[in-house]
Amino acid sequence: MSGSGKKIVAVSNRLPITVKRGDSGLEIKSGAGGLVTALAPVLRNRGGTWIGWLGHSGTLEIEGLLEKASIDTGYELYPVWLTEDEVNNYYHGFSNEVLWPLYHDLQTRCRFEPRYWDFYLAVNKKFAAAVETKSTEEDFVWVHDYHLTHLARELKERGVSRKTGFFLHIPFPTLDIFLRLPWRRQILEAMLEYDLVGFQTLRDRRHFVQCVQSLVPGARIRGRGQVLKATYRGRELRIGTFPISIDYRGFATDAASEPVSTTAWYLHEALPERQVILGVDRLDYTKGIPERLWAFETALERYPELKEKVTLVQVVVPSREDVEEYKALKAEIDGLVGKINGRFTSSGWVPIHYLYRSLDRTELLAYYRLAEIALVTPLKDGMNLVCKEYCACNIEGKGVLVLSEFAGAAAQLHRWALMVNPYDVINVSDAIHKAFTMGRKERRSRMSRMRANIRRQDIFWWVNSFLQAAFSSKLDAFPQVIEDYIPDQQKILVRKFHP
Ligand code: ADQ
Repeated sequence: MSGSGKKIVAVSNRLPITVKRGDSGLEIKSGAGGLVTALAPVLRNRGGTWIGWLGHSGTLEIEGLLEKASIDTGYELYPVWLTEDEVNNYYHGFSNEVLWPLYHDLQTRCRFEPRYWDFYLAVNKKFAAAVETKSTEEDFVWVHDYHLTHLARELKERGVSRKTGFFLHIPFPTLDIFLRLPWRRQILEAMLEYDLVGFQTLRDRRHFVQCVQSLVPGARIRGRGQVLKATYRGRELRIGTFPISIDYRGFATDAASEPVSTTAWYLHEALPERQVILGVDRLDYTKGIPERLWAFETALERYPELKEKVTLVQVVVPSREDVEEYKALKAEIDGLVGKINGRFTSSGWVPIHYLYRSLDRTELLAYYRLAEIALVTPLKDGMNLVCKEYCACNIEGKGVLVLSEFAGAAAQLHRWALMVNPYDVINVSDAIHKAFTMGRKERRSRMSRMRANIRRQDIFWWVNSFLQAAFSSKLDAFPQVIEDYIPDQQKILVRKFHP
């Protein structure tokens, strides 16, 4: 792997663990997401550290547990402690009420509160101090996501020299939307202080390049392909596209396991003679859940033959529940499910099964495996891992993926998924019907191609390409395997891309 030998210091808003109070006091559990799965071996082999907030206020008890967890995981977990004010203004405020909605094109949901900005900078400073303590000049500091765009700049202001990379997990908006941000210049300039800036898709990178070219005089960007070169304030940096993925083999193997097979069988037995349509999302307004329910209702109206023949299983994972907007979204979803079920339920058939909770891995994989159709229709998404997990677990190849044009995953899967505009309920209802009537052969052929694509570009490929882009001296040889996707102009490939 590139840059081999270099110790990696990963930095993210949250540490990849959860702290819960169990019967015997506080317990720490290691996170199970793809990022942890992929980074853990790299950190372990090179003696790495992960820096982040615990999502919890500090106690001596936790510090002791963290030391033990660090021994168990094989790399050091180093906490950044945040005050309540910092959590409210940097995390709930600037991160979740400014950058999150703006970057998902929902600028009317933004609250551009000046106080948030001050806290954002202060917390980025705090993270920079932690990085200074836990790294040396030899290490590579890999920063994750929109909470920490200023970290490289803060390191420089402290006079700390480090090689740094930044990956944005969420989309980057167009110039027109980005211009609303009162701190637009500062954010762009801070991002240019990293040595490598990575985006999920060519779409996001194109938007970033356009914003830099319009708003940062003196920054020059050149090249084409997966990784571009830029010059800013007399130094060089790289700007690349790295679509994140999943541990494909881990999902496929576990989906075939005995516990998952048995659970899938029981769950489907409870829904005999029906095609299961699956939606799995975190509770978030970017995921398009109300729009999806409306589209499902429209499908039942327009295609009466679907009645009693399909069941929508909508799983919603509780998230940010203390925030008013999320409470309102939950109430809206509850209301819509009640309305649609009230309208269409008949003896022995309830059209929507609604689960508002986190599922354990066996249950989640069982749903992925048994569902004949997956409805992944975010209004905008950096990538969306649910659709990739669904394909990986679809070991019988019987599933159809209905996918939003605005998910980052569209660039990779648009040829074989049924692509929809999530705002267009007629379009989505047609796709539901098309998926329902699709024959076995076509399903198999589409699904096997999606699976092959995700298997090739899995999470380990993603870590490798990011590190290769950070360390490789020859970018010309960098594999150009990233496709662009613009709805209705589906053939634009990276070779035609002009920054
Ligand atoms: P998220 O917005 O969280 O991630 P997504 O990529 O879909 O969105 O990941 C959600 C994860 O939660 C999946 O791994 C899924 O398995 C898990 N999950 C969902 N429902 C669950 C349930 N009921 N029980 C248990 N687990 C559940 C952000 C960006 C995305 C980007 C990722 C990674 O918003 O666009 O793909 O980061 O970069």
